[in-house]
Amino acid sequence: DGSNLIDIENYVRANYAKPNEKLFGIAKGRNVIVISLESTQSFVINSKVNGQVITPFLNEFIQDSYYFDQFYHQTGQGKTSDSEFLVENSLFPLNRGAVFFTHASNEYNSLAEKLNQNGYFTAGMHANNKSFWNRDIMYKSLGYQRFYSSTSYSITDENSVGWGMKDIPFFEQSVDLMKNMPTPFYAKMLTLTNHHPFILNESDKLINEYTSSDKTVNRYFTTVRYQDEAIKKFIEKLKVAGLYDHSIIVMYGDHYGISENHHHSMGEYLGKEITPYVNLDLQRVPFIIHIPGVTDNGRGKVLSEVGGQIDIRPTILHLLGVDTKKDIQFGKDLFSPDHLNFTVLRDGQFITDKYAWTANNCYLRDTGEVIDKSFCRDFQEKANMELDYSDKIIYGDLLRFYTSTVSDNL
Ligand code: GP9
Ligand code: MN
Repeated sequence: DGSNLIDIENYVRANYAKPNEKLFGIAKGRNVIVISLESTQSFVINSKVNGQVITPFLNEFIQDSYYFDQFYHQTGQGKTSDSEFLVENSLFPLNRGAVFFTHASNEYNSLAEKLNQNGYFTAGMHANNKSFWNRDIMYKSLGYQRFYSSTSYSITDENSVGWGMKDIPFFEQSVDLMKNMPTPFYAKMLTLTNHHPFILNESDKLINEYTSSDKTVNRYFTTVRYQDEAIKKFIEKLKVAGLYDHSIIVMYGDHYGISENHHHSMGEYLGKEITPYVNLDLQRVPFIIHIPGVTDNGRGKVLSEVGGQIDIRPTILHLLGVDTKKDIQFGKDLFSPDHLNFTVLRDGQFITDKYAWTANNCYLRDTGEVIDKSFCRDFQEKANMELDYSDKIIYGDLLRFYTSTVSDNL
């Protein structure tokens, strides 16, 4: 009902982080290419396995990009679809089930819709069956004008493995589709090859598997390496197509690839025991913003703002010069001088620049020690409030009733 919405709006207003003046609009009018990196966790970045680099292209690319190394996935059982929900709406997914299935007919104010209102053509690109995760229905709700699913790609036995079309041909064919899109466009692309159980053809294995007793973990490194190669070729092809300079390229890991069932082997790889605290750290996923002519000009850098997928919507919109002060969103522009270093995972764990809450304990991040719970209490309350408000919006379909009370003159 309406009274809930007033409380929620007041909370969101009070937590609004105004854009960074230097960066607001720096990518105005450019195409927006957002790539969801399947099962890609941050621990593979700038790392090696058997002495071989796992992500050689991304390691180079992040030096010419804003790279956030304290960035977390916030997904639940809806996995990839939950990450898409977070990115589009800056709301949390649900704590059980997949909101893409359960609340596909709600009213949303998505990134796609907002960009469309600002003159963008909006498209989802994913070489899988369109109904997977109910995307065909949900993408319409989210305001995508076009969904390039498996039927838009030429998929053969030769260019497929595991779950379907391999990432290299997916990106190749996607550039050809992009050439025919009205501009500016927003294209949200989902990779697929680095998906459990991480199967590759021998000829696509560019590094050796890891050598633990856990074959899933062993293979993971090779599919991450393959995905890295696919992104490298994609960027090259964007340049050849003349699309690169007029675009902003954003990448994020959708969720973990290595679950808690594989802690033994992961501990062996990392050379330490996977405690709850280390496991929380393993929920970091890469977040990369590449702005040709800006960040590849010696202005890229590693940013240690604490953030999560919920922050992607306002961060991108502000770079494009699109205002968000009237929006109901729980994320913050990570470039904002006012943003709070605080990220909540879907299960209530949270991370700040000083503290972390996991397994019912408060940790001091500097030392990794358990400290008195009272240090975490205020943040715990805030975390639960945000999850609760976000849930209320979804369960009550509250955005139906929303008209902002923020004045245009503010
Ligand atoms: C399938 C892809 C993978 O289309 O999004 O889904 P996931 O299992 O990672 O949620
Ligand atoms: Mn996924």
